[in-house]
Amino acid sequence: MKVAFITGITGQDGAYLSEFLLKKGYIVHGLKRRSSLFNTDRIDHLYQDPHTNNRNFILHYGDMTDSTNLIRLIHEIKPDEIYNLAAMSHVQVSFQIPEYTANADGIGALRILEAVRFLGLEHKTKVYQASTSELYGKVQEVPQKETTPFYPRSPYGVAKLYAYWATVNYREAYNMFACNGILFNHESPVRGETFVTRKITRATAKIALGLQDKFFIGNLDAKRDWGHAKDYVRMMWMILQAKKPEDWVIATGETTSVRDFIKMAFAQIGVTLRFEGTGVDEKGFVETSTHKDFPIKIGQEVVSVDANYFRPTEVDLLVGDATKAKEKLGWVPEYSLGDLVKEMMQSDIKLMQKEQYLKEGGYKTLNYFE
Ligand code: NDP
Ligand code: GDR
Repeated sequence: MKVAFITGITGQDGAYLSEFLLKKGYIVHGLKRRSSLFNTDRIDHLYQDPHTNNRNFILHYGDMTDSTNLIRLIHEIKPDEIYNLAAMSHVQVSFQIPEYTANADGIGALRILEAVRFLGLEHKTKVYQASTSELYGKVQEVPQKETTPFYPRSPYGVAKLYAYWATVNYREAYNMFACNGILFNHESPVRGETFVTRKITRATAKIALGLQDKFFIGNLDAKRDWGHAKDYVRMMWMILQAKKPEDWVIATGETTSVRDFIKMAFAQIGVTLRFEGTGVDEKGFVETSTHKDFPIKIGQEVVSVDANYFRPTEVDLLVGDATKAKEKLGWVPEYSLGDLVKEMMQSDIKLMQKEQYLKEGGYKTLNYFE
């Protein structure tokens, strides 16, 4: 049985990758942070009681900023494959905590590579580094591919640039099987609530159910190449099964603006939006609705731009060319953007229906204490 070690196992990709590797028969070890509230929502369905024998899903406390912890865990686990997914992954937040981001996302990747080398596992353990289309930043070439020059535009992008080159350097210096997956944006129903797609689908679902009138958004003109996380974690694994270690772009090849993503989300609930104004004055209004119970009137404002969500430096346009991965690894994505938006909307409507049920119906208390 192959053994994998996933950092960032509690995140969106960590959860999908765990499911994928368990189905392939792997023993999966994961790194999770200690937090004052439970942080394992996305992987609770995979949890195995520590009192049971022969577990194949095992969690360990740790942190990307703690070298001794990472060295000890890698020494104990001796993984065949490490997927380094842990990161402070929010671009806008990285402007607020740049030093921490550099430590966790940049030096964190180095800590993993150096632990593998230091422990003499460099010819046993393969390393996948979660690199990102944010490396491309300011547009140098369209579409972006493996040879496109990097120009990161945020502390997050700069930290990930360090991690990218550390991975290449360890491959070249120590002959390690270390690879970068340069993944473009990928989303899912368990995407973090503050990334733009999930923020939109959650807010749209709330509006559809009358739990909220409108929401605020940042740059509507930004364009992203959005895929489904399920398709992308499969590629992480394929990258480590390739004949030789290389770096790979994973993307759909299609780009969509934030404004159009909002329109697609509202279309799922039978509502057409009309956008008026430009820049920070732009607003989205309900133009038509096919739903008889839609709680908002035609003409009402449901989206409003708020300058606070703009970034000091923006990445305007991302669209990837994954020809290399398609031709050499045979990757074929299964989800279209339409499928993705539909799945996210269906999931958030369900989630918000629970909220609505509690709000409207209240809940019955069992009066143990009266
Ligand atoms: P998430 O933000 O959903 O998950 C990040 C994970 O990293 C969480 O498990 C988080 O733990 C953990 N983490 C954060 N900081 C630390 C730390 N200091 N020590 C240990 N663990 C830490 O990200 P995604 O799943 O979306 O992304 C996975 C990786 O891929 C990230 O590295 C991201 O930068 C990169 N990436 C993502 C893309 C995307 O579109 N999703 C595209 C390209 C790259 P906790 O749950 O406790 O917060
Ligand atoms: P991104 O994702 O920065 O591409 O990084 P995010 O969803 O945060 O932003 C995408 C684009 O939408 C614009 N935007 C807003 N973004 C957020 N979060 N909130 C808003 O209200 C809003 N309004 C407009 C942004 O300006 C941006 O242009 C994600 C992360 O998963 C990274 O970890 C990963 O490396 C990259 O994708 C690829």
